[in-house]
Formats: sequence, structure tokens, C-alpha cells
Amino acid sequence: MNVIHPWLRPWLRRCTQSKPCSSPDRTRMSSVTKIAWLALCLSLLPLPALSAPVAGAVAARAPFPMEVNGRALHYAINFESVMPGEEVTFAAPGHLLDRLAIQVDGKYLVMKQAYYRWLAPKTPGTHRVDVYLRSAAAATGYQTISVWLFVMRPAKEINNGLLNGYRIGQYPSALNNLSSYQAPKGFIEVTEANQNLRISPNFTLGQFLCKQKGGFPKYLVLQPKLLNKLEEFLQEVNERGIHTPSFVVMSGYRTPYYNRAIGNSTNNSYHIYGGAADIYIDVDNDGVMDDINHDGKQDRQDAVLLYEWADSFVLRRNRPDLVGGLGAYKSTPHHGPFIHIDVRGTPARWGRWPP
Ligand SMILES: [Ca+2]
Ligand SMILES: [Ca+2]
Repeated sequence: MNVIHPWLRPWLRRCTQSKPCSSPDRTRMSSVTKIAWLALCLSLLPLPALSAPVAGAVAARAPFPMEVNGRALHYAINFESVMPGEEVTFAAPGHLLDRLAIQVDGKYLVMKQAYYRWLAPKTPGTHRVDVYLRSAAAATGYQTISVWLFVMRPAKEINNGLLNGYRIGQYPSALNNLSSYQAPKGFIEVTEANQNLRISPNFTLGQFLCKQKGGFPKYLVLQPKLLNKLEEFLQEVNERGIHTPSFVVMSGYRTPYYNRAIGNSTNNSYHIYGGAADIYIDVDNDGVMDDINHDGKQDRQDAVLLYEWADSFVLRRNRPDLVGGLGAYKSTPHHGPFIHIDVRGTPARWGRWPP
């Protein structure tokens, strides 16, 4: 059972005590008046559209500054993956601490030395964190940030290329000894129950699963900064007039086994490190990239335009966490045009030329 924090109680009590709206001074209207009012209201309603407009992406930024394990949370919904038994720290600026309350799986954390700490269990699983910031002005108002904490299954449990029955394959040695190309220490366990969790305002965990065959549980690696980049770019695309609620992630995480099986000659593809996504826009839901340059064709030029937008937005933002690779791809008999986007930390470009 959840423990209710003291400053949430008056708010919850008011909600449970509120009664259905009843107005004692309401007067009875005659049937003729009712019909006249109904006709007037109907005449003022806009005509229904032939097809319902697609809602765009949600712009749900974090309402207050907050960090998990030293990493800033940018959105109202976030995720973090940790190792079993690892200590997780939650930090906020000092002037907010007396108005902050944090629950993990419904239980309040106790603040020690200006930090909130949570010890991850020794078994893999999914845990919900709710951070509440009480309003400085109103007695009962508050804002929230939520974080899904995934306690991973350790990579040392991989046996003959299998992790708990799921085929991972063999990670190559780190490219040029770079820390961004180290084999992962753990894997997020994806089940039927958690695959649809929203791990950022406009993306779900299941969107990044490897496309290889096999039942649950499945495993993946995913870097939070990839979600930062996709969320920021999604807002950019919506601001450019494409009202899409998300991108289609054609390929997110790839196990080294799958990366090899699809004939990828690059051993160190950033997909195997959970830092890359092949994406396209499909508002009309026909399974291929939309005609976003409005030339009447759905082809490589639409991928090129998406590439140009992705290139210019990263340059304008000047954020090191968004820096990485970008490639444009034409359609083949197996797929439509798309772009590759990643967060490898150094710029790389391909596929843009010839136009
Ligand atoms: Ca389409
Ligand atoms: Ca086009």
C-alpha cells in the first residue's frame, strides 16, 4: 500500500470529497427552449474533417531540475538502467530540497546529506520512480517527473552467446579502446508487461527491441542520450510542420548476433551499443517514409530532407550529448528510405551525396 506524503494528503482528501456538480439554482428550461439551444449549438460546431488529424508529439519537458546518477533529466518521463545492487542517487538544487519527495515503487526515500539514494535489488526488474516538487506558492499543488529504473541482467551471465535463453552473440573488442565502444555490462530485460512502457514522452521501450525472432524475455541495450536526441529531433520535425507523434524505429538495438546475421560488415555498428536508430516518418501509416518534401514521390529525397533537418538541428543546439553519426538511405526491395542517427560522441556523415 502506498504511503501518502503529508503535503499530498489535503489535496487527495479534497479530490475524494468532491461531489458531482449540482447547482441548486438551476432553473428548468422548456422543451422548446432546449431544442432551440441545441439547434444553435449544433450550427456553431465545425464540420467534421474527412479524416481525423494526427496528433503531433507531446512536448513534456522536465518541470524542474533533477539528476539521476549525475545525469540531468530533460523530460517529464525518463528512464535509467542500473546494475543489480548498484546505489542510485537522485539530486536536485539545494533550494528545492525541502519541497521534494521521491517514491520508488510507492515507498518514500529518505534524504541523506542532500541526496536521495536507492539501492537496486539484486534481481533484474522494472521499478517506477515518482519525483514530486511541492509548489512554493500553493499549499497543495505539485509537479512531477517520473523515471523508469531498469535493473539489468549482467552480461557475465551470457553463456555460449545466450543470455537467459536470448541470443546475444559475441561483442567485439572496443573500437580504438574508446569507452563509448565498450561491451555493455548489463542488458535491460524486456517482457510482455514492460515492452509498452513510455521511457520518454514520445517513445516506448519496445520500439527499440532487436528485430530477431524469439519469445520473451528479450534483452536490449539503450543509451538515455539516444532518447534525448530522438526527442529533441522529433520536436524539431513537428515545429517544421510534420505532425507526427513519434518516429518509426525501423532498427534500434541490434544484438551482435543479429547485426552479423543481416550481413552488416561493420562489427562496431553503434546499434549494438544501444546508441543508434534507423528512423523514418510515417504519418499516413502506409509502412514507408512519407512524401515530406511534397514532390509527389516517396523516395531517397525525402530521406535526404530528413537528414538535412537532423544535421542542422544538432549544429544549432551545440550540445555534446547530441553529437554523433548521420546517414541517408534509399529504398530497397526490403525497406523504404530512412535515416540512421546515433550518439557515438564524434561526428560522422554518409549517404548524403550524390544528391
Ligand atoms: Ca508513409
Ligand atoms: Ca518526396
